[in-house]
Amino acid sequence: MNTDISTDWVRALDAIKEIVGPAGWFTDPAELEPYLTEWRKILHGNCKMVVRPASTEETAIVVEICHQARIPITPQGGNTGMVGGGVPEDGIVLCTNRMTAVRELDADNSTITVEAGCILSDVQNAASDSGLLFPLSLAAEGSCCIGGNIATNAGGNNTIRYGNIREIVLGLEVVLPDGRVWNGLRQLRKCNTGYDLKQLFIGSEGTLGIITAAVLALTPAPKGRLTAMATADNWDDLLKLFGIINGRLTGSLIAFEVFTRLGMEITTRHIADAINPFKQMHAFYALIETVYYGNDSAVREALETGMGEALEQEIINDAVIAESARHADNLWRIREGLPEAQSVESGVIKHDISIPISKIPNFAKAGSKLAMEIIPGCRVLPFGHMGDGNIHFNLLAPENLDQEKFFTCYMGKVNRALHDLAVSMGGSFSAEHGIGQIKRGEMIRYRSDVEMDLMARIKSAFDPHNGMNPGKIFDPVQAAKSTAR
Ligand code: FAD
Ligand code: 2HG
Ligand code: ZN
Repeated sequence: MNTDISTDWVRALDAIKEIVGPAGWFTDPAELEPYLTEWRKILHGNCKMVVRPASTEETAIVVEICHQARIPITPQGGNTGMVGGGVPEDGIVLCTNRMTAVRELDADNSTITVEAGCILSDVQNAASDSGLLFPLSLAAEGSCCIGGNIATNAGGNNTIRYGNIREIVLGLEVVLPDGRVWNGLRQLRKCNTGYDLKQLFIGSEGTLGIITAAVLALTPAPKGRLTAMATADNWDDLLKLFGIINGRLTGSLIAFEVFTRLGMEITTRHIADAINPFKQMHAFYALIETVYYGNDSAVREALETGMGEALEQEIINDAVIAESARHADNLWRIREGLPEAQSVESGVIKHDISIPISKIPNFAKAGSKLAMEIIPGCRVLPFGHMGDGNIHFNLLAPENLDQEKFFTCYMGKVNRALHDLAVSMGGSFSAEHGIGQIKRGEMIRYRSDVEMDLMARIKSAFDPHNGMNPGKIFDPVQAAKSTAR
């Protein structure tokens, strides 16, 4: 046990140990370590204990004890978040990874009710075992949890067709910062009864309460998918290709992802089984996925005709349509390997830009120029979800530049310049990863006084003592001050 804590905290932590039992807590520094940092290991925090309750009831008691003793709580799911939202400052980490039950799958209602610690791929599999689809899909799906997905309003690869998780959540169960349980596990697609409270928790990054369970809407599982990759010379052509494919395949198109030559180079270099399907390297690549429910012929014909039209108009210069599930998986491996490949390759400064789709080429061109002016020799690595306007406009360190120097000299400056550019074009500095710790300054800069005032009031209505994930999204005191009249 740590000695640098008050007797109140010691008593409270002892009481928590009693509630959750030996399998539900640890304080050993070596065991704590993975919970104190995030997957890139750039941020590092502290906590006194990791607590892993096995149920909503245990969670509620733990939270109430923390509330009474004023012990801050940092919720954590799979700890795959990109912005340090799960990295604790102090107090306890409350990890949901023992709450993994599928409470109900109602196939006739097309809903699944799951506990927050369910791994995303387990939810996908449970749905598919019943002939249904849970459509959220992202590269971390084997380790992120549904509670974390909801808390970050995760987007991923299929937003273009199914929306962000916000569109899929029908009901929530939440332990509030004072330990009360809000049971909003409604399995309804229509329920207009005043303020839609669940929406406040979706995307709140653990600052308003702990999500313990959720009702999620499922959709009919498609019979199959068709996956293709096309190559292009520039951003304008990628936009034209998107127009053609989206026009011909609306309703069937579930992903339109893009990356550049550098992306192809680093994934094929660093990721096992990522194989370039083309003989030559190209400047740009689009990965396209469509689904079909009956016979594949109409969708195949539309895809082939769209690709043919784009080839004829010299919008694309080469294309492949996957001929097997294995071939399709390889195409996805190239795209989904990018987050890992970039980190193996070099230090990375990230940007999670949202921009109207029509403005992506102009943003990308101006952004590349800006980035290279600010960081001479940096390697621009834009990739991501072009079909929904979300580009991860990442920058790799110039060769021979020390990583530490790359971050300290350039990160703040280049983040600001690119965020200013995105906002000036009607975009946002955070599309799907959230704010966490690393974008708190940007919140104050880009959100209006009215928005910050409302957010500070919501936070204080739910969590007046600021015990739930303090230091994340915004500092309520600073937000209130900056908007005070
Ligand atoms: P954590 O990292 O554990 O937590 C994230 C935030 O949610 C924290 O603020 C935490 O306090 C809070 N939180 C966690 N659980 C709860 C809970 N039960 N109640 C309340 N608050 C909670 N994200 C995308 O949106 N799209 C992508 O395409 C995408 N691709 C990724 C690819 C890779 C390789 C990696 C590593 C990450 C990717 N991410 C992506 C980011 C990340 O996977 C998502 O943000 C995911 O939703 C986080 O889930 P988690 O369980 O890991 O949450
Ligand atoms: C993705 O789309 C993730 O692969 C990760 O959102 C993006 O690494 C990143 O910046
Ligand atoms: Zn993404």
